[in-house]
Amino acid sequence: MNNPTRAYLGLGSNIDAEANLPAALTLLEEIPGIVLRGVSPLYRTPPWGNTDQPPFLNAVLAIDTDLEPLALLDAVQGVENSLHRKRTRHWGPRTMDIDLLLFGEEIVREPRLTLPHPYLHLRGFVLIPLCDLAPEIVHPERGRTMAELLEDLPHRQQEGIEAVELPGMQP
Ligand code: GSY
Repeated sequence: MNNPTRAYLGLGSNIDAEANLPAALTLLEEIPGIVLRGVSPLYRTPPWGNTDQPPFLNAVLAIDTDLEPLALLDAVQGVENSLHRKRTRHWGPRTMDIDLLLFGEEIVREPRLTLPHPYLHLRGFVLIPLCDLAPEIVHPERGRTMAELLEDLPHRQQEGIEAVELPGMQP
C-alpha cells in the first residue's frame, strides 16, 4: 500500500449486535485497500439521539487505506448493506452502522460525507473508544486532541458506558 491514510471508523449495532460486530470486522478486513491496524475495546452504550431504543454495542477501528474518502464510504456502506441494514427510522435501531470518523487530517464537505464526523466531539460512545486507540490525535477543525475533547464532554454523555468482552472482536 503506497502512502496510505490512517482513518478511524465507528461501529455500532443494537440489533443482534454480538453477531453483527464481529461479522462487520471480518467483512472490512476483506476489502482491498483497507488494512486493519487497531480495534478498540467494545462498549455497551445507552442510545444517543433517539433514546427510545435498545442499548448499542460500539467500537472504533483504526485502518490504513489507500481509498479516497468517498470510495471508503462506498466500501463501508457495502458492509452495512451485506449485514442487512435497512435505513428506516432516522437515528433508530440498526443492525450495523459504520461511521467515517476521521480520515487523516482531511476536512470534507460533500453532500454524502462530512469529515471529521459532525458529531464526533459530542458522543461518548465514539470518544471513549477513540481515546483507547489514539488519544493524542488532533481534531483537524477543533484543534483539540481526542483526550481533550473527552475531558470537555459533559458527564451525562459518558454515563452508562461500560466495556464488554466479545470473542471475535480482535483483528
Ligand atoms: O451513528 C451511530 C448510530 N447510533 C448510535 C450508536 O452507535 N450508539 C449509541 N449509543 N447511540 C446511537 N445512536 C445512533 S443514531
